[in-house]
Amino acid sequence: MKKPRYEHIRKQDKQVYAALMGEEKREAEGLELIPSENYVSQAVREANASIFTNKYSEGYPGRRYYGGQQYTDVVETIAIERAKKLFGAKYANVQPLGGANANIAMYFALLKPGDTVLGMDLSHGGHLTHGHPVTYITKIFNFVRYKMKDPETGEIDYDDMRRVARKVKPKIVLAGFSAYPRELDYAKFVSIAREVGAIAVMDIAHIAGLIAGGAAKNPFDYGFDVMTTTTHKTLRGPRGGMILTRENETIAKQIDKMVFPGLQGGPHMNTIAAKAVAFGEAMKPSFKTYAKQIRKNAKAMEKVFKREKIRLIGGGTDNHLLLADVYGSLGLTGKEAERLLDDVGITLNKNAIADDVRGPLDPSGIRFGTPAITTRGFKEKECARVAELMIEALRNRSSRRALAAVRSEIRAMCRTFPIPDSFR
Ligand code: DSN
Repeated sequence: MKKPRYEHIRKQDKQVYAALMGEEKREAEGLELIPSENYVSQAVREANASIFTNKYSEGYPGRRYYGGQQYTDVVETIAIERAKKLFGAKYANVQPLGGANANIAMYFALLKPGDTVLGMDLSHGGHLTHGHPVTYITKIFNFVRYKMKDPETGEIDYDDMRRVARKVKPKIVLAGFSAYPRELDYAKFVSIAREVGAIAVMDIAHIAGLIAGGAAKNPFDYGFDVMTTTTHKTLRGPRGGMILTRENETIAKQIDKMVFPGLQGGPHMNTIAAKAVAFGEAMKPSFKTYAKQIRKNAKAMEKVFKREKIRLIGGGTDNHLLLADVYGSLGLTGKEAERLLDDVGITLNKNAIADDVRGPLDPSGIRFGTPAITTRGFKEKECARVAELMIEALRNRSSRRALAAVRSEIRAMCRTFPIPDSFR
């Protein structure tokens, strides 16, 4: 039986209902390849839409500013304990509202104004909040950036990083990325941080699910002190953030104080309940299978792109995402590719590539990945076919017939692999 969905909104608010229905259809009938997106379970959605949204809970379990916290304390404690177990952390703060908020809280907790952070350059795979000049935090802290040595292999220039670290004496050595397809050499990051007396922090937002599922190395095993993350990407939870501390109690206390009352007010307890549910799902053996499949699927896509001689930044992938130079290989811009693929039912995003010759609003690359289609049940065979269809559409962009054929095959795949309500 089809579940009644949004029935109160339908009766009460036609405009919002229409938008919701549009989004339901868009997600059902298209393939989601944006590597930072995923489909959550119905259980996570129930928690996220739950009655906990009614409650103010400033403070932390057992030390709140308002009464009536019997049940908020329960869910926040469950979320914290599960997060600690999943990532091997001694402390977890599950209140950050998103990844940017988590990073900002981490900086303010660990730095004084004017202190230096060594982070990855945005165009080499880093994230806006890792020190891009358009962000306000760069007016408060000094960000120095490191890059890849060679975009064809993706290897970070660790020698240069060490040289720069010795010179600028960062207080934080920051690893992590939003568009980098390779695995980092965590031991090198930690050794550079230790040498200059910096705290080693990794923003694991993109690969949190791979780490939790044992499909990627855990930076804590290499001595990282702190990890920040979102909970909605590969980790397959609700939209939100989190900060984990491996073992240093002083750092953990500074972080707690900075998240609340330093920067945030009442935590979104409905989202924290949904995080608890998602972390419970990530502890199941099936999540390990899911995490491994994400990587296998990305490799299957890599194989096709390489076979078709399309340049991949970093030379391929070790994680869930790929970055293709469509401008260099196929003669169309990232923006054109994004729009064209959207039209045939594949959503991904345009992305700058290392040392891009084009501007950020219409860069040379596209970024895509496998977390969401793996949730849908795709295996290597289907992922290879999606890669072929992408290339077919991009190459035959002026043939309406070819594009219609791709669109119809994508639609059929979506029907065969509907978005699941729960995960076995
Ligand atoms: N917007 C996220 C991503 O797509 O990677 C990072 O913030």
